[in-house]
Amino acid sequence: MSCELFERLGIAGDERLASPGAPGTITVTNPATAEPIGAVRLDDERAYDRVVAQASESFARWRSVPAPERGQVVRAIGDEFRKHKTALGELVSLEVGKILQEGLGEVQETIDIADFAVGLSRQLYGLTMPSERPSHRLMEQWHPLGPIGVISAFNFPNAVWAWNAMLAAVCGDTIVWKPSLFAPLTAMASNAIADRVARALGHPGIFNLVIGADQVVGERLIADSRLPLVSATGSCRMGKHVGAAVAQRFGRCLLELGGNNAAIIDQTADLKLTIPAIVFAAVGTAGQRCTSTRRLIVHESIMDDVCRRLVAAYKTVRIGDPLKDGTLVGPLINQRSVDGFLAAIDAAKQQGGEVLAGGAKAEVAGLRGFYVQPTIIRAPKSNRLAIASDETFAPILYVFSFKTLDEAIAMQNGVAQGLTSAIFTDSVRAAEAFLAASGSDCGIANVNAGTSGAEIGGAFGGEKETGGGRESGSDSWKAYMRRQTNTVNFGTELKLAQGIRFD
Ligand code: UN1
Repeated sequence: MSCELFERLGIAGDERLASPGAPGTITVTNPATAEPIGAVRLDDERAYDRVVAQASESFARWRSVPAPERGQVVRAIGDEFRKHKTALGELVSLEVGKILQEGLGEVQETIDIADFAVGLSRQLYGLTMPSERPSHRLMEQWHPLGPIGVISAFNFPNAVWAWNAMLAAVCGDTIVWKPSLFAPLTAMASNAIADRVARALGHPGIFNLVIGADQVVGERLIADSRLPLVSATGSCRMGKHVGAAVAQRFGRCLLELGGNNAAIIDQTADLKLTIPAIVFAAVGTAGQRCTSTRRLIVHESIMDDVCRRLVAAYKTVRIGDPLKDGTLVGPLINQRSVDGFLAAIDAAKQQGGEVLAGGAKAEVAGLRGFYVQPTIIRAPKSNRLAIASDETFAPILYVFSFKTLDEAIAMQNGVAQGLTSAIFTDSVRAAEAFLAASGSDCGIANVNAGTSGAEIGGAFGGEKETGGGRESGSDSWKAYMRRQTNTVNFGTELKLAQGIRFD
């Protein structure tokens, strides 16, 4: 295992590290080589309870630290992530197989959200409203919420935690993080960096980690009324379960679930810009972003041209070792994902789809990892392909044609999920129609920019089966606080609202 990387990240002596195969541990596999890179001891129920007790205890102190001072702690954490950007980016690549550029981009996203959170620490504004009663003040305040649960997926093993953790920390909450069991090492390193900095500044127990099986730790976490908010990223199926369990105890949920994102290309689109945007969004992270473009909806007049250009571009995409310069597509996370990829292609073919590019496993010399070929499948003449309604977490792009923009928008909206969407056009009318109330029904709708790669400054999340949550920028911080409305009577008489007399 890359002990040197662990040294650099300060987790070489972490007591969770174990030898592969030891009882009570999970083996971490490098998806590029299918070889074990380490093992991590799993938490049981008792360890979970200890962690949540600690997060509750530290919350009782942390909530009374002035928010701008909390911001200073987060500022120092952001600086520490800057120092460790390269090492952590490498660990992300090693553990989940995304190319180094994207591993580094992910850590940059963490640095960006930390900066954002620092500014926010002086802007947790409440409103004051004119009171209908004389000598009364009506206002609201935002108070810290509590220790919050964060459940994250393998594909953004560092940044999605940071979206939650950096905001939650300035909001005065403590964090209990349950990372994906495919990426526990990145979680250990990320949490250790944040905890080390906070501890040195006199604030232990803000950032907490539980690594354990869903059935043991996950079930406990979602049912735990000590955690007033659970922010969960993962599949729609997982979200339905988490949402129901948290609602059962009147907890709050922030759900960031699957996407089945489409891009529309109309007849006025600038293809020089459009084609690379589609390729990045469809094959980047080997199609394993919740924001990946999975469906392309192309005006019939440019269909052949777009397909030809895309196929040519796909031929230039280098599949290989994610840590090697020049690689654009790394492996999928595991064999199950490869099987899911192959099953989706089989289904598409049976449904009349035509494979224009890829369509099979990929061989990379010297590496036994979980590689597949980025794939383009054109829908049959009927323009229907049932399999395209599923989110397959792999680089498969289904291509459909349209005649009118209304028809294209209806197709784009015609799936269960509603995360991201895009239109490529030079027509102001088409762009505005896409963004209008009757346009895209997604949480994110872009013009001449791909479906993936959102900046942290905007609120991130989606509608329908994507779960409705919003994380990251804008006013997403409100999810991590409780709103309190205050009426203050500074007069000498008791006045009742609604003009009620009660003499
Ligand atoms: C995810 O795939 O869960 O917009 C998050 C993007 C990234 C975040 C993706 N900034 O693609």
